[in-house]
Amino acid sequence: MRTLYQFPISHYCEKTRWHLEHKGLDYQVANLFPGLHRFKSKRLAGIVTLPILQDGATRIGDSTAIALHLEQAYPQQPLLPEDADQRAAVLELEERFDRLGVHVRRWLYGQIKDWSSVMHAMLKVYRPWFGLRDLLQPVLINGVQKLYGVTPERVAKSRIELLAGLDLIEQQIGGDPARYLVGERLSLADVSAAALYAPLFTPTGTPWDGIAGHDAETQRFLDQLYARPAGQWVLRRYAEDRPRAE
Ligand SMILES: N[C@@H](CCC(=O)N[C@@H](CS)C(=O)NCC(=O)O)C(=O)O
Repeated sequence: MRTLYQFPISHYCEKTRWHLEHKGLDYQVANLFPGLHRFKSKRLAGIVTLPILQDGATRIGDSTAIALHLEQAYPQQPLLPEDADQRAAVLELEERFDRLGVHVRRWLYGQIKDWSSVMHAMLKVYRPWFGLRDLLQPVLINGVQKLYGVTPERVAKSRIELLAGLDLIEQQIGGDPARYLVGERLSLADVSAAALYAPLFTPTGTPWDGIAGHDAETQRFLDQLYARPAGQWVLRRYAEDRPRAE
């Protein structure tokens, strides 16, 4: 049996869920409580972040390491091309989008003025524990801002970085949202880029669908991003290539 230790709204966890579902691999999720998760994640894999995957006797932390494990252990529906040059390009893009995921997250958290819908999406899967879950919310908001470096200067820098990532997508697809980042098929580069940018574009049915809390100026900026080929590309990858859990 496979267990994915995760947070539902984590875009890195989404990347792993997508990969598992693309390969048709069954798994159960264990939702760890943000903050307290570190006791368990350190014990499980010696790291402080999720996702962590328990796959039979193998336990792997970090979405990239998990992706490489899945490609090696399960050859069906490969996400790494056989061609050496294409494979190298996919692995390089995967790494770049992994780094960009940090900027997407920081910029988005930096836009939130009303945290209620973010907190709801983050915490709805956990039991209320006699009100403790909700009492912890201010601590969590503060923790998220500190942990992810949500300061005005760093948020401004992340905006530039995330825009550069959208340029990179558009460069790879030649401005055509129908195309893939490398070659003619879905690869790990596409799954990484689409999953890690998805919180900006909130595809239907994803954990970010319905999260709001930002102001009208941010919404105008997001509308511009939606209209770009890269925004359409993320939505298209979700519509066409993201298997839906039954
Ligand atoms: N490089 C890691 C990044 C994962 C990551 O940043 N996970 C976040 C959630 S989106 C996390 O676990 N944060 C909690 C913490 O750092 O305490 C990966 O690819 O798995």
